[in-house]
Amino acid sequence: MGVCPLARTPLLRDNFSGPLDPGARPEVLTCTSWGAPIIWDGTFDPDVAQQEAVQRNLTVGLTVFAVGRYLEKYLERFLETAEQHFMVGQRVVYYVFTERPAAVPRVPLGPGRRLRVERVARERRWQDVSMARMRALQAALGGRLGREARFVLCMDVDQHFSGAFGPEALAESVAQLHAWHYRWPQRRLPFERDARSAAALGPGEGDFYYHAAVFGGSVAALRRLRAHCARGLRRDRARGLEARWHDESHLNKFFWLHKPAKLLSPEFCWSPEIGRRAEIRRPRLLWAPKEYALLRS
Ligand code: U5P
Repeated sequence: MGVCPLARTPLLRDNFSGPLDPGARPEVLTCTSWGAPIIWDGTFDPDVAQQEAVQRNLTVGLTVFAVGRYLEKYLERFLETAEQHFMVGQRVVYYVFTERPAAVPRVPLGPGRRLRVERVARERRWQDVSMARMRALQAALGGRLGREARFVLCMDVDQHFSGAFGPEALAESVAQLHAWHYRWPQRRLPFERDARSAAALGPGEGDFYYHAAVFGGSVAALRRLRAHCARGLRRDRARGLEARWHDESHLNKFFWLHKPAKLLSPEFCWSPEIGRRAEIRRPRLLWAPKEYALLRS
């Protein structure tokens, strides 16, 4: 797998990875069938990525939801570790969505880094919190976030940064390979298969299973993604349906129809519960163990 054609096309003009070296990781897939690079540790030069981003004078947005108990439990560590590892040396604007702005911890921020808090309504069911993210994101992208950031990454809060997460993760549209599923055969991937759902993929459809804990792209690309998911969610709801993995199912449908320009390897969002794997060299984000019984009660 020596070349990755998309890395040289206009779609990846905004690549920020420097010259990619897919051959540096012969044991893993470093390029998709449509030519998008899959970013693994060792395939990019973090210093070049950093320089490119600085030259372009980028502002990167990072959105995160912290509603209900997720705020006290996860937000502080998420932000503190983001200050250590996320886009260090770049201009960053955090957007925290919560129903309790006054409870957002005051994490000291480095130069050129800001935090904005957006109030959202508290949904009754956890499934609705997760889906309401798409609605709030649309409002922010159409407003101040959309004006001040060139690229935006959208993340779950129940995780923390454990390694450098820099501009190599940026592109027109970015999808995260799901840590639990990247080795699974295509037919077993947990896509929505109920043909009545707007998120449904037919037999044989689906490239990879993407994790909604990390996705991103340009403001325009994210607005398209958001509009697609919101339409699907509305359509399903009108029919009394809820896709298997909620907004993640709709996200997967979107990325099947509109291929992402860049994929992040599971190193970018790893679950320690999986245990050690030789190809996971340096995890950059680590999920917290899921404590649904406690958090969703
Ligand atoms: N979330 C909340 N509060 C909730 C449920 C979800 O803030 O009650 C947000 C968090 O950012 C969480 C993400 O990381 O949605 C995905 O939720 P989960 O399905 O992984 O719990």
